[in-house]
Amino acid sequence: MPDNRGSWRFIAMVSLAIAAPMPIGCEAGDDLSVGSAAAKGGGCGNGRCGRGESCATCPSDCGGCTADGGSVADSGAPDTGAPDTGAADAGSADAGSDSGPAPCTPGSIACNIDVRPVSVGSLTVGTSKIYAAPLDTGGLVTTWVGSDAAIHVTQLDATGARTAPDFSVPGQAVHGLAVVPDGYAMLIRTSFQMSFVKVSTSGAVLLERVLVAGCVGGMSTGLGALPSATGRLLWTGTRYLAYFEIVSMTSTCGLSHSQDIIFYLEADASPVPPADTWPQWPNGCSHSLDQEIDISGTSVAKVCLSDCFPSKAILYFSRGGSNTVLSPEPSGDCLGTSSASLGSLVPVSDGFWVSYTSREGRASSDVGLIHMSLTGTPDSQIWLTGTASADETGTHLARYQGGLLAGWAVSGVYYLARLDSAGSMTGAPEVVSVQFAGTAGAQRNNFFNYSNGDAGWVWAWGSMNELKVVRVRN
Ligand SMILES: [Ca+2]
Repeated sequence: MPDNRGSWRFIAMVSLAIAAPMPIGCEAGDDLSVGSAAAKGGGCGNGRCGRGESCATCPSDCGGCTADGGSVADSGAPDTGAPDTGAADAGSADAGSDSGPAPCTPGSIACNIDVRPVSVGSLTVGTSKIYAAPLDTGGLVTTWVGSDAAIHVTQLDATGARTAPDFSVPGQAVHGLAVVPDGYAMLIRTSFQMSFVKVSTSGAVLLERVLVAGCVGGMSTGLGALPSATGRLLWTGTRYLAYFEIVSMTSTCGLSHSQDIIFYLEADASPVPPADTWPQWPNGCSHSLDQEIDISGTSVAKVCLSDCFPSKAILYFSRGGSNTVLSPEPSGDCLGTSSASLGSLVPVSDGFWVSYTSREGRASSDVGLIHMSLTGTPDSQIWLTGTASADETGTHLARYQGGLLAGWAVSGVYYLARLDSAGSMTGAPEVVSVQFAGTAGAQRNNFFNYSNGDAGWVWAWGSMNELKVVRVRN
């Protein structure tokens, strides 16, 4: 049934507050970087314990890194140069001693983190629209919007090196990304139009289909795409499911009301027959503040956050459209705002995990977690934080070491925590020097699992002139 109780809304794409650059170690001179070992200092020959090296192969830096050099801090030994003896304002860089290594605590998550910088040339990276997905090769594909306002597609191998030149696809933003056997499928928004586009690994357009067209030539087509960064595209192995926020439009191209929509597409981008509903609308949340979709076996789960209809909650939707409240969120105001935020939807063999932040029944915003069955029956809520004075935001989740890796942020400080297979935290959360999408709302960039089981994500911080590809080794 249509919901017309709320007004239309517009999600502003708020720039993420970026903290100061963090030192990234175990990068220069490791054996897996692009280029010859000699060109980059020669692995252990540079005196630093790089990735893939150990105390046994790099005794000169034994203790500077863990076995495989994974610390994100400076993994090497202190500089051996003399302290700077120049005049105070001589202007040249200090070639003398630094503060020495900041080795990770053995066994910590930080010891398993690798960060690979990926140059974007003279551009800067807009982080609100980064999507990334793992490849069977061990690497990943990521889509991002640069300071040139173009959508860029970057393909990387397991070491973070490009496997092909970047290419661009027409449009303003990506709202979903899926890897398919012969390329990449994306949801591409241009103005109020949302299109399904499939490209080859070299950027040739293989399939294209307009899903909603918004306003064309001064006349409304009925449904348009909202320029928020939410939306997901799932490839089930046989079909696509495109799930994103829309706005219904008046005949004169005015905005009427927002909610979400799901399209079922065959492999050739043709509509799935009406018996399977094309499109299924109204589908889920209204207003739909965020959407997630994923698959476990043959079970597809759709989760969204609503401020109003069918209830103020984080909800699971079955294929037929019935819903289950996972977390009541009465802070929703039916005007496009909720104090809750949806985190991740992670498939596991017996169902799905959903993470989120919420203030309901809490002294402040905390990180919540729910396991649900393959058909959306939720278990009890689990709270990962209980900090009265801190508002946790931007939570993410991935499979990790037989359990889960959870991340969140508090005022620009980033945390990672290990969870067991029951969702219980094992050990204290760690403050890490890597960053991810740490605020609620439009700039949600999911954690994912690489093909070898490592967790990771793509983000940018600091000078914003490079992508940072993060891998947390399993
Ligand atoms: Ca809190």
